[in-house]
Amino acid sequence: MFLQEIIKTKNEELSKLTQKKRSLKSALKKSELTLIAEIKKASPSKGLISKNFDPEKQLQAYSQGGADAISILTDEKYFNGSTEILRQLRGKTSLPILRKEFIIHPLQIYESLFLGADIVLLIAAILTKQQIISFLDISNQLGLEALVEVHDHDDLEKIIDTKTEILGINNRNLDNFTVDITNTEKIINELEKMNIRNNFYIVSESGVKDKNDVDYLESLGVNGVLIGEALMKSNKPQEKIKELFP
Ligand code: IGP
Repeated sequence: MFLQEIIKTKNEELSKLTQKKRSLKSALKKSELTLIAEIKKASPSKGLISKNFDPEKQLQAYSQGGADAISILTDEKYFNGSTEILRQLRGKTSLPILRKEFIIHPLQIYESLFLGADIVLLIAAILTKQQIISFLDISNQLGLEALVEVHDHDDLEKIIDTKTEILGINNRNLDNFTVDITNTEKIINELEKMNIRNNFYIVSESGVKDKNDVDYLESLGVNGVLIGEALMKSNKPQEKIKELFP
């Protein structure tokens, strides 16, 4: 009897954990360009980006500026991030949260769920096609959305015929840190050639600095952009967002 009651409670607790998360896909569905604003203290290419790093203030500015989702770097060694930041900010916003991490093992997906993330990042360049397929399945089972990131043709090959729905096109080469925002156009052209452009919501990531960049990406028909540095460096991130997305 008593054990049965405990099990009932456990089932309720578990279903709460995997119940519907805040959705990035819903934001991307809308006709306006979606902004994913990133909380990033430092990076291997730029060193320290934010001098007065205050994640809570940054979150507030992003929400007030009208960001649609928040990306949080949790890697400690290379990006000076932490899982604590995600845990701390989780309850302070109703926006979907993307956990920015180098995921190479299923445990990290479960960990993301417990940290309170809504979306995980899957970087094609560091995964095999088999891993992408299996990690997408795990994420789905847990009710997490996945942003699958590609940078070049080889990455693209890996995500074809997988259940990828949200496709991130990284304008930065993570191996040598060169940035070229026309990479988004290049990859979109490839998708069009393969006749699979419409299978995905597309997010352009990295190197977006000004209104010109945003306009250019919008003209390519992307559904969203992910911006870190330009917002982290700004003294008034809220106004910077208004300037980029008037
Ligand atoms: C943000 P930027 O240039 O606006 O700061 O870029 C984001 O795209 C970048 O942080 C990023 C990233 C990643 C970081 C894209 N993919 C993978 C770590 C891991």
